[in-house]
Amino acid sequence: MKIERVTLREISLPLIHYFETSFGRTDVRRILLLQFQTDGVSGWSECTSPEGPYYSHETVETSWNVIENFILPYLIGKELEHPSRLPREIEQIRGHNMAKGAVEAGLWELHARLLARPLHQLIGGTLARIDCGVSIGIQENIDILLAKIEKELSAGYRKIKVKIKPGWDVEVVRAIRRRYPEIPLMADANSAYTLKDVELLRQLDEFDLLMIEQPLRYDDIFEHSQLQGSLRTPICLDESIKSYFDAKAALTLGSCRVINIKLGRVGGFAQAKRIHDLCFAQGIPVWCGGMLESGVGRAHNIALSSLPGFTIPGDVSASKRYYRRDTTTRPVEVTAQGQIDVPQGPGMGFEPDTDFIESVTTRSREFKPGNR
Ligand code: OSB
Ligand code: MG
Repeated sequence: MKIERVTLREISLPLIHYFETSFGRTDVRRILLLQFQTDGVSGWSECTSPEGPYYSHETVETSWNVIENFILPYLIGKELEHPSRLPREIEQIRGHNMAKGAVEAGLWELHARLLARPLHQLIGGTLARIDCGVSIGIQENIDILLAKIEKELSAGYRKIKVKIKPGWDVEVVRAIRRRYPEIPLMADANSAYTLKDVELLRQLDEFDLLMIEQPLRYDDIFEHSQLQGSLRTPICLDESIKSYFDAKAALTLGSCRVINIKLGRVGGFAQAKRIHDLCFAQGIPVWCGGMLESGVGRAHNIALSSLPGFTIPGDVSASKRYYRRDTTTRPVEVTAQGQIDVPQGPGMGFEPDTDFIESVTTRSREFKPGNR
């Protein structure tokens, strides 16, 4: 396929409620969207970069820069045999996985649209519906958190993930377990602890958590292997796994027993699939994480989650938990059983709401051969 025209844009979408993690609070999402066009067909994708460099080094601004100045000028007008070629084409760009992942997902989407086939089929998805969980941010107090959990359980969600940080951890989990002794429950620390906290983290062992996500440094693999050796609770890595090689190192060292796969963090579908396949072969369960995506990114997460190794409910939930109006004409909805039916239409199976997207666009740039 030939990349004839690409539009890079930034939109601004207020969250219905702020989302707070150990690294900070988000009220309004700034989101980059890409539209690739060829032969009158469009493929849309979303960049998962957040506003500030607190999850990883990437931000909306760094991704705009890398996509605008380094990826698109190189790609525009190029003939690309298949989207799986892209990672090698841009491997000389170091890091910036979320920027690369956004472009890669857009090319997969365009490819699927040109063939008029569902994207999940093209990447090897097999599941007809996916299991959904929710990620619940840090709240003002435990009662508010318990009320939110109650609401999500009534909506049917199959896994509850709560964010923890020093001072909002053991007592919070204890209170949840007292109220809900049996629910599938996990905690995500977003790197808020160190090996000095091992005794505190061991206290979580008594609560039968499905896993504890990314307790230690955002780029660590080795110390997590030491921590996993002293915890009964499985560790799940998120931030630390940026590639197949990171996953291989983590599994070899015993740094985790579960991996959270995020499309952006690993640089797109091809790398996500490699990590999935490695884990699948070793019996390591994976699940799809989220980055507060709008509908476009959420739809790509659904396609990814249809791979057979995604056996744990992901942080893939309904649009209405985050946004009053979404970037897709049909919002992402979850059944009363806490599942999403993988859409069977072409591409991601959701259509971008172009009028709405236009109305919330704060800047955009168009790339065509000749105007690089
Ligand atoms: O660590 O999984 C995370 C949101 C922003 C940044 C990091 C994380 C998260 C979430 C939200 O947990 C998941 C979602 O999109 O629902
Ligand atoms: Mg996480």
